[in-house]
Amino acid sequence: MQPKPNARLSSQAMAFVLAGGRGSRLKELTDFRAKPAVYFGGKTRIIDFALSNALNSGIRKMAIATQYKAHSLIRHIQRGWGFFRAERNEYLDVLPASQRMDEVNWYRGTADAIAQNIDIIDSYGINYVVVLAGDHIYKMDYEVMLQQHVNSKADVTIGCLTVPRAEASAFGVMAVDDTLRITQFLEKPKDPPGMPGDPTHALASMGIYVFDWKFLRALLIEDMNNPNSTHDFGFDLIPAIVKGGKAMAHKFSDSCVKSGLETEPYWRDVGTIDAFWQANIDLTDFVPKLDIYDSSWPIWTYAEIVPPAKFIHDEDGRRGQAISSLVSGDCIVSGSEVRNSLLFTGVRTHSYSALEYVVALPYVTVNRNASLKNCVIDRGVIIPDGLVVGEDPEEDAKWFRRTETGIVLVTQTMLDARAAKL
Ligand code: ADQ
Ligand code: ADP
Repeated sequence: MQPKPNARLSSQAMAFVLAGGRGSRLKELTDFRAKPAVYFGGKTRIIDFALSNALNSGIRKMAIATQYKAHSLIRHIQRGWGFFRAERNEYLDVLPASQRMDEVNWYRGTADAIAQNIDIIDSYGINYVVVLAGDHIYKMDYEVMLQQHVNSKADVTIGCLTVPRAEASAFGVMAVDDTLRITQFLEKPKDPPGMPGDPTHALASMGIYVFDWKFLRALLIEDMNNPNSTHDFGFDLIPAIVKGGKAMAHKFSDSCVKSGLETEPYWRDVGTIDAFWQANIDLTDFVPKLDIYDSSWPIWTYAEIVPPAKFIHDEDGRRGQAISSLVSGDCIVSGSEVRNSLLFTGVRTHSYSALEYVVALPYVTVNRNASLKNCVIDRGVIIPDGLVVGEDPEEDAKWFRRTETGIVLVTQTMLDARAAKL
């Protein structure tokens, strides 16, 4: 079916969100939840960014492939994203790896996660598939990318951004010609090639792909039957299209800055404790690079309806205050000082405690006299009276997970182990 002139392509597209990977570099933060379900930014979870981008781009059909530790993720989707109505031709399906097509294999790779659900995608009646990862923080208008894909008659269009060459080994790295046609694609190369004219940077894949569904469908069926394939987009399918077909690069800046969404491109993987801490703390900047208050591009989520945040003087007259910080609903800051920190829903801080550069996930309690600095506190953790984090590197590393740059992750399991030994 050819699109009508001027029709928004997003209405003929679906978003297929890959949310099955573990994200093991987030360590204990992903012990009980997949990376896309990890909390970010005070109220939202990481996957809300990809889903909100799709929704704000006009896409009304979405599928989310889950696999690793999916309970928390599935519950979040059910609670927050249940407003799609089949009567309005809207769909949001959660597709757990459930050996649908094959009784032996879970999703064997990113391409297989789509291949095993071909029948469901067929039933959507769409022309285009936008393949997304559920684990990145960014704002992007996929309609702009769809337009480029259709205009250039590409087999695949790949979202890309410029990264320092030193970091490029974690990405698919590409070379392009003047028309942005991809001439070479190397998945996670040990020695990534730099860009012509700028050897210190490389052009990296964002793991975002636009395909015509007919083309991708045929490719997936061929790939499923290929015993030499690992069934992965980056390792198998994309390099094959670059060799035998037409693969085009889409510049992320076109669909975020040029489309008026942002003044400069912002994209974060938040795949490590350091990156996760930093991206959350960045939101406390005077003018953060990521604007989560932009009502023209809302990041939708599930959030409990809770009472407002409260700041109180304790009985000794100590002021409860938060400075340069984000404080969510149901927080009570009592007789304690919170600076440059981000408190998720339901965090309680008690008298004589001090928090600086702290990311406290929901329902953390900080008891009296605690002093916390440069750390991430996992959901529901109860910080005992007088605990000091972020002062003594040896003490931090002895009980908690301390990164090389000195950021500390504190979980309840770590605190329980510490309490048992003291
Ligand atoms: P990675 O992010 O390293 O590289 P991968 O681990 O395959 O690739 O994850 C991609 C997405 O798929 C993630 O959202 C992950 O959760 C999900 N996923 C992984 N295995 C899955 C499975 N079996 N079932 C369902 N979902 C699964 C990719 C590209 C690179 C590109 C980077 C950008 O391969 O070329 O540069 O993304 O981050
Ligand atoms: P939720 O989805 O309830 O907001 P999380 O993402 O924090 O919560 O946790 C995901 C799931 O893992 C929840 O069902 C929770 O009960 C479970 N869980 C969290 N921490 C632990 C733990 N330390 N031990 C066992 N289960 C846990």
